[in-house]
Amino acid sequence: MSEVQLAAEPFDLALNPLRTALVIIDMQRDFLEPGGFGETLGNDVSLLQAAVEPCRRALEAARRAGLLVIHTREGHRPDLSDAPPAKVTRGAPSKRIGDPGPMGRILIRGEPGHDIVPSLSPAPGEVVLDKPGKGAFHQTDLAQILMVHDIDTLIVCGVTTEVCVHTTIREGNDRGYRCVALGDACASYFPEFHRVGLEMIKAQGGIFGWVSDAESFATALSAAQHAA
Ligand code: C5J
Repeated sequence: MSEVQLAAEPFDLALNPLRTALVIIDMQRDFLEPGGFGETLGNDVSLLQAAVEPCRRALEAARRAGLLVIHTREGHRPDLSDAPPAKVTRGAPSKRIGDPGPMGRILIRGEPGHDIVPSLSPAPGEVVLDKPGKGAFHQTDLAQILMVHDIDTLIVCGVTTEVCVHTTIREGNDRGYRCVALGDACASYFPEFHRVGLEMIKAQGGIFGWVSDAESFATALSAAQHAA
């Protein structure tokens, strides 16, 4: 498959689909649905719905083009042995990590709330990466997976823009990956943080990377397929 141009800010970039991975961050029921971790922190979880359809568009385009697809999930072991006390005890949420909730224990692996929302369910063969922190590189085998697949560019979407998406892009950028956020396929509980989070990525000539959108990504990949 040939290289294609992806329309992005602060400037377009050439993608080699064979060296590009789609990384979908934490599109889990715990963040997007009532009764999960996001709501226990006092957030209006309905705000994250805006990212679902653009994520689905990006995911379908990536699948059609045969890209490496990685789904991440934030969560902890049932015994909380990987949950830092500083994370578990911080603030005054309505429920803490590990407490029982309507979708099972909050932010715990294996519980219904930890699942990815049904419309973005991982397909067989796609990587599902469980992470205990905000960044997808922290305490995971993501770097090893990207190295084995010879990936140089990460197309990142999911939730939330300024937390796990941003942390992952910052981690990826420092490790030498070209990181592109699909802006409309990201969302935040704080619309202003979403807007500024995207601005921060592309400011200063792309200090952390690029910002594009799901439609431009799909268009670029279909051009690659037609040229193949
Ligand atoms: C948060 C995330 N917001 N996936 N996690 O705690 O962004």
